[in-house]
Amino acid sequence: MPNKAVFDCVSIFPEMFGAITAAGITRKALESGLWSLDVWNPRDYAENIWRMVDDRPYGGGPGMVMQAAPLEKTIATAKARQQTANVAQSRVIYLSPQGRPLTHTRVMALLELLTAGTGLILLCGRYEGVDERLIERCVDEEISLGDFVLSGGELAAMALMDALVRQLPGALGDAASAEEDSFVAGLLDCPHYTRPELYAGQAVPEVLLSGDHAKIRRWRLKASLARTRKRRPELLTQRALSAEETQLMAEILADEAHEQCGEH
Ligand code: 9WO
Repeated sequence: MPNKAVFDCVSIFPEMFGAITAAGITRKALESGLWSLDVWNPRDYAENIWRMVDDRPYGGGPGMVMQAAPLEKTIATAKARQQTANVAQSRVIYLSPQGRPLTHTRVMALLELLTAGTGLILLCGRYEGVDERLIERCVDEEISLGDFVLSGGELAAMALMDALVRQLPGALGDAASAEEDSFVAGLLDCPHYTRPELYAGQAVPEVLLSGDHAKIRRWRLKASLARTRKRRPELLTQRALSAEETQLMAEILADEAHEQCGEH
């Protein structure tokens, strides 16, 4: 049996993490002992009686900056805790819009580290950000979920943990699901349908009712290719097409040309 995945988060809003510990697949996996999470509040490591961990930015401007000292103490405590939890080494990740964009490939590489016994410490910033010297001294990797700004790193940290935990062996009811997911093949997922057969005048594509599993698999692959071409064409230039996919893509282009004739 592989190691338990060990996560520790550094956040001034520990109560937010109930979002992944109290519901769904991640809660089940936590209860099964597949992963653990401890959240450490930097306010508990502040030296002042007001438990302040932020101060005004040098150079002026709006907002506040998280101070290095309480964060470094908090990270050190989280690291020490991880060493007592069967963890060989810890990796500190800071979630910020300045980080390297997260991809499925990076999720799988981090999963490999986790299952090999590396503990992750996720640093969640608030305010305008954290003192750069703390990042230089303590952070191993900076990760972004995309080009947008949140109120803090907590939701990004939870998104990263969710993406990792659902990949842990035994986390999903259906073992095949994680592997068949969107992106696993480098393509967007195909459309999905469930009952009823007719909804608001719209029917389910007939092939899905046919029971012909080879035909259904081909239809889904074609739908994935068409959708990827339309919405994320850059994913296709980064990826080689199999012989079957090349043929389906030719069909897609022919269908499209046909539609442009106005024939349907
Ligand atoms: C706040 C702010 C206030 C006044 C003027 C400028 C300001 N910039 C910011 C800001 O960017 N705050 C960040 C909040 C600091 C780092 C933690 N926060 C965060 C992480 N927001 N968004 C993310 C994030 C993380 C991963 N992927 C996407 C977004």
